[in-house]
Amino acid sequence: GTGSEIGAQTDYKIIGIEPGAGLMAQAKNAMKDYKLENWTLVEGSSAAMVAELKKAYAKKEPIIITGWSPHWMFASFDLKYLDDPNKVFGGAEGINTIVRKGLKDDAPGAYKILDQFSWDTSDMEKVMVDISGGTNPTEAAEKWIKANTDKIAKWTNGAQAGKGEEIKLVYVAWDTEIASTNVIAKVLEQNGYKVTLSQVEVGPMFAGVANGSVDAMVAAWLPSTHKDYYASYKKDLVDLGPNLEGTKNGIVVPKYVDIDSIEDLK
Ligand code: PBE
Repeated sequence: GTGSEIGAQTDYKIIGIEPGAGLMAQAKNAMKDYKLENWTLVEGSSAAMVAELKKAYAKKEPIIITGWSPHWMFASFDLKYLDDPNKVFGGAEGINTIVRKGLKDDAPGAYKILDQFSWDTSDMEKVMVDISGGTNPTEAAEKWIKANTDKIAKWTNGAQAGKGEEIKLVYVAWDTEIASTNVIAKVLEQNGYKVTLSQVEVGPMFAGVANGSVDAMVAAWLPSTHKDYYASYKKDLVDLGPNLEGTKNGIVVPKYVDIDSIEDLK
């Protein structure tokens, strides 16, 4: 059938990302659910996955990847999500801002800005496209901020200015989170805080905010992608709700690959 054809062409490999990513757990569940016993989910990184995609795409070779939106790759390549009739990749999903307990008292202005931080996928995509085109993340963030003073005014509305207090943000090197974390870091800086960014894996990101060694993250994909991390650390976190809605995860292929559903991989 189609599954064995595409399997032979791709060596039965689905190109994954960082092993701790929620998307990887979902992909493993999908492989069980759709009975893809012959297939391997390749662990690596988001950057390595995109590199593989670029290589295959240039030669119009079939490739199967784990993908998510928003992501600039959908603007750079003609891609499609495979249908997921069993809804293994979840339904409506968004990205939440989560801070440590006590931040509200220690840095009320920063807390308020983080709480009011909210934007659209099209905003985030603008920053991501600039970064993928070679602009450094700080500059891409500054450029977006300058062009969106109305949104910044809403985020900072009523927030008292900082007096140089340090705010530690933590994030994972996903393109979405590089964009959002750099934007919110700049906004906090412009409001009187000294911001430090640290890049970690997803488990330590949740653990760090929960144990208070860092102040905040704007990178919790919920309710599905990070549900296990969220459940383990929930009682030690302050969840400020979504900063962005309408994300999506799944199995992605270039449009020239002639399958439409995860079921076609069987
Ligand atoms: N992602 C992008 C992450 C969240 C952000 C979908 C690759 C994950 O799977 O954990």
